[in-house]
Amino acid sequence: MTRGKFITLEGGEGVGKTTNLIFIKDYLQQHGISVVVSREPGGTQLAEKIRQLLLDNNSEAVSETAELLMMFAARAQHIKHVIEPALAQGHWVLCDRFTDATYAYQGGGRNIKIGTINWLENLVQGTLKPDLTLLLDAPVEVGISRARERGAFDRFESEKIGFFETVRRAYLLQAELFPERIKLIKANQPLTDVQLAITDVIRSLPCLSTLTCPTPSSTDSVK
Ligand code: T5A
Repeated sequence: MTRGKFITLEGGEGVGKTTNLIFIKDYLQQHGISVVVSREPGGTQLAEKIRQLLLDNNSEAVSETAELLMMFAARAQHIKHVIEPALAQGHWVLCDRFTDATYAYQGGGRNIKIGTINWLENLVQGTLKPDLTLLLDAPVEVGISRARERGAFDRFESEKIGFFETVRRAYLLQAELFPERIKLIKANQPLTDVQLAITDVIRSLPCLSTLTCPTPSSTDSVK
């Protein structure tokens, strides 16, 4: 059994990750690839409960360390019960956020030492890394105004603009550090153009290079 590919979508609030995840899933399925779609934090029953705790606007402030550990606790469950079994069975896994988000939000946004995140990454993931990461990048105001249209802000979305600027810079640094894996997509353009750019990157994967390109169409977000 050939192991599946692990593709992650990353970026700041409201840049279009969920919308484009559905587009990529449809694209791959049209080409006969079996796809498992998931998200972080979340993806299993327990990890979804942790997600709830992380996103709720709790009356008790969440410490930076607790936040970091909860992200990795959810990730450990997700890897063991969803990601690894799916990849081993030859399915492709498409995930809305993964560890690059921890480097961006907890490393950049919360100023946690990169060495600490790196240590937890090794502990929880071992050798598991995404085969491809699409980083959707747009000015912070664009993403926030798109997210605002969806309704009330969660605990992260309630942060100040400066926090999201730092998150964005940290993401761009990740892309500079890992140019082979992380492909930057300009998300501040019409959805069809974003999806054309995504299709180009997906088709450049060696196992997909011979596929033809379907016409991108706008897809509804699941959120
Ligand atoms: N987190 C997560 C951490 O701090 N550390 C971690 O390690 C991890 C894994 C999770 C939160 O957890 C934090 C980060 C997050 O704050 P989330 O729900 O996964 O939260 O993330 P959000 O960014 O909040 O998700 P959003 O739904 O807000 O953003 P998306 O998925 O990027 O955006 P999407 O697809 O829902 O689109 C938003 C709106 O914009 C429209 C869509 O139709 C939708 O209405 N849109 C466009 N409009 C015009 N032009 C385009 N090109 C468009 N693309 C999308």
